[in-house]
Amino acid sequence: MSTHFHSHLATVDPSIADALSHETMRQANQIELIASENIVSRAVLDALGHAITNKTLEGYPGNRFHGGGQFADIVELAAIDRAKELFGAAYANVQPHSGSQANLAVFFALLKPGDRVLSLDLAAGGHLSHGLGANLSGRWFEAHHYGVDRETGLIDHDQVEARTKEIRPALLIAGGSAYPREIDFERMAAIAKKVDARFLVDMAHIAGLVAGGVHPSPLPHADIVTCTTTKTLRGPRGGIILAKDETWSKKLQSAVFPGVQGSLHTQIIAAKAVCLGEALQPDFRDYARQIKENATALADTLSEHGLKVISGGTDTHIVLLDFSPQGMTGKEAETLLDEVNITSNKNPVPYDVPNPSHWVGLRLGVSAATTRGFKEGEFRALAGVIARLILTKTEDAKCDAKRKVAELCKSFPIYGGV
Ligand code: DSN
Repeated sequence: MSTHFHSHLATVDPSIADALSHETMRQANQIELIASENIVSRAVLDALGHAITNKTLEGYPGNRFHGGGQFADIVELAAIDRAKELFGAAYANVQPHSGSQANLAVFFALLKPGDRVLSLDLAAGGHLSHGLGANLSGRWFEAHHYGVDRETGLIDHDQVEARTKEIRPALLIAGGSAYPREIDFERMAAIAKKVDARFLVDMAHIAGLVAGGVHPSPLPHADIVTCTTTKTLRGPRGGIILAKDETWSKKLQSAVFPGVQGSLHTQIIAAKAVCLGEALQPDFRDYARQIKENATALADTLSEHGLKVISGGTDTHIVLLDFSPQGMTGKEAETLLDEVNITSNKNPVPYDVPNPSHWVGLRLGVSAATTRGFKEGEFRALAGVIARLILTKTEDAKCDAKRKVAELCKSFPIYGGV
């Protein structure tokens, strides 16, 4: 029989197998604090590596352009039903290849080129697919932004209302990548209504918290909600579009396919179904509750050690630090943490400079380490070593941090301790 069907990666392509094996070790031996990351279950990995990836399909269950889709239909219908049940939605499309693709499809469904959109400024925590100049959303649509209050770091809903009345957008967007606080979705929906704008919530980061019942849901208030399955939801890379009713369903279906995508990623749809099924289990609520407790412990302890936490804390999994008091950039902090096997990312803080190398922020997120089993005690200890490292930059602090990280990684192994 052909080796094509039997030879494993290590035999066929040792250099790629080697890189993947090092990646497995990297994940096992470092603490992941990038807020958009998580650690998927073995069951999700099984689905991602399944031969259903061979199946090409366009269209929707029961109405495909290719034959042989009967089992993929079962999988996609399960993903749709589970997404609806989990979020209390009447409409779900699980085909978007990413959160950005989901947002693009919403733009395609609701807007004409040149229409105005109003979204959270990138430096205040927004997302590039909400109208950044270099992104199609900002190039083909007239994008405007609202920010956060300079003192509090919070969205000032009165200011959003004033800006909305001034701009009169066709689409008002809430949500983003680095805003650590709850957004008043009900108020935002009321603001959109005043100018007859549609209201989109991108809950990519907080979807798992909404699913776990520890964050208010935007579903009752938004016209359309997009999210990824990747972040707090703890699933594969991919997007979902949801809505509380069927008002936009026909337009959204054709906006995803054939509007902005062709065939679906069948193995990803299977993994989405698995992760949505996991999120419907009672223990997902414990995980979500623990995320909030861990993020609060991390923010409070960093603050007690003298670091500046944007908005003074968090309501989510995100803690955003501002190193301007230390005269340090986010990049320097990211590198320092990297040296001791803690992974994070530089980020702008509100009103930061445009050049990423000069940003003074660092974004931390607790989802991956929470999945690993960390609780408040571990996060307080971690915050202590991070603060000491940032504030002193000494070799002693580095050794101490490395030792603590190794100890935590050993105590909380992933994927069977590989
Ligand atoms: N939006 C990017 C982030 O939050 O890191 C990728 O998902």
